[in-house]
Formats: sequence, C-alpha cells, structure tokens
Amino acid sequence: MCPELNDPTLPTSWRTSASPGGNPGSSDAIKLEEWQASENVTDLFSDTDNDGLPALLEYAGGQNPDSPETKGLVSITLDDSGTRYPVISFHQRIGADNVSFSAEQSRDLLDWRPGPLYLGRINNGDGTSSVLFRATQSTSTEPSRYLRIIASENRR
Ligand SMILES: [Ca+2]
Ligand SMILES: [Ca+2]
Repeated sequence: MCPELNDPTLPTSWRTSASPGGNPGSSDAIKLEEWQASENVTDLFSDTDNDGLPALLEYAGGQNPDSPETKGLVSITLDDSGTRYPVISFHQRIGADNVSFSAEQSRDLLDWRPGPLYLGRINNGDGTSSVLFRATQSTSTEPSRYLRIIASENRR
C-alpha cells in the first residue's frame, strides 16, 4: 500500500514495496516535501532543465529535475488478451506516493472524458512500477482513440 497517504478502499492506493522482501517496520515512501528540499524545488510546475517534465513528474518518475531525460515516462501498448484494447502506462518510481494518477480518453483531442479502466501496477523490478489504464473500447470497436494520464499532487 502507498503508506499513510491514500484511501485503502481505493484500488489505486495499493502498490508493491520498493524492495523484493518488503520493508517491515519502516517505510519506503519518498515524501514530496523531502524530495523538494533535497532537489531545491519550490515550484512543482517548474521545468528548469527544459526536458518537458515539470518538477512533479520528475518526482513521480524518479527523474532528475536538473538534468534532461532521454527516456519517456509514458507508453502505449495493446492489451492483447483476445480483444485488443489500448493501454496507457506511467512509469512511476516506487515510493513516490505523493502523486495520484487518473486517465482520460478522447476521440478528437478536444473532448476528454474519464473512463479508462485502472488495471493496477506492475513492478518493473528496477525501482519503478507501471501504472496501467485501459481504454473502454477495443481497437476493433473504435480504431481511433486518444488516451492521456493525469498526475495530481497528493498530500495529506
Ligand atoms: Ca524537467
Ligand atoms: Ca529531468
């Protein structure tokens, strides 16, 4: 579970530990305020390294706010379990729990609506997990569909 930060009744509140054996008696959470202090970040919308990632996403993805990134944090795949559904994922640093994710879909990039189904998180084994959302319509039903992930600051 995302320690002390989320509602245990919400599926999005649950995650694996950063360490394979877990961390009994301690927390692997990386608090946003402590990350901000260590990285000298005051504005979560700032992009001082001009890599297109605001500071909140640098935190969420475990990136360096002072160094441009070369790898993306969002990817699109197809869920190919019989019927093909587009899936969008965000590669979150495990423990960066002060950010919440949701997803929206659109047919025309103008009208965005909630609806993508939260599929859960997959531990990538490298300190990150993929946060997955699947479109409501399959590619055979709707060949053209746009997805986006929304990251929000989450502090309690
Ligand atoms: Ca940046
Ligand atoms: Ca960066």
